Amino acid sequence: MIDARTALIVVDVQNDFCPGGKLAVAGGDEIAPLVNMLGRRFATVVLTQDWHPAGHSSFASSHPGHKPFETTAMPYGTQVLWPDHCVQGSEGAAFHPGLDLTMAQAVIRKGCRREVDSYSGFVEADRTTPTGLGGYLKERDIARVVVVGLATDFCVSWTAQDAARDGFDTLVVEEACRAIDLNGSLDRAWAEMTALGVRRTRLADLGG
Ligand code: VGL
Ligand code: ZN
Repeated sequence: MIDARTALIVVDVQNDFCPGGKLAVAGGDEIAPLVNMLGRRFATVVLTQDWHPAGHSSFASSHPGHKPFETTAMPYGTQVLWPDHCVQGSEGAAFHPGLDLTMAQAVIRKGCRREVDSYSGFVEADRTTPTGLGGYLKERDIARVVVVGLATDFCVSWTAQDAARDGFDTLVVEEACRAIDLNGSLDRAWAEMTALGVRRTRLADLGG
């Protein structure tokens, strides 16, 4: 299953998505040891990093009259408005100190443009601007990706869905993810991932 053509994609294991952070995901820090252990079994490890400029358009603070977790219409569709998080260069945007993947070959930063969000590590929310991750993996002859990280129902889900659309055999390891779960978003995310052929996997299914 995990062979030379399989990459691990570690999504947004950053301080702001862990307890104490600006957009804390319950138990977000708990996945670090699992992700570290998994990472050692892959020849190719890629990290994604949510990396917003101050005043990013996904921040509720950029929309007077709006509060975090409300939605607003953006040119590219409905956008959930978040607390300010993962501001470029901030401590909150740094990888969680429990993450020990110094062997990772690439870090894909996303959400870098003020006016467009990017949950996906592959394509921004305008659904047209690629980050380059798909090309990177294809040039390295990767055929399968295993996706883990935060949050299951947003950046993990969008990343996994785009990987599947891009033709990668795509697995998401349940125990190595944690969710925000906003208004049923977790159930919806699994349904959408499954519909695209993403495989919902347990660590035990990946063998030893
Ligand atoms: C994420 C909301 C906003 C995530 C990133 O990593 O799932 N969620 N930005
Ligand atoms: Zn973000």
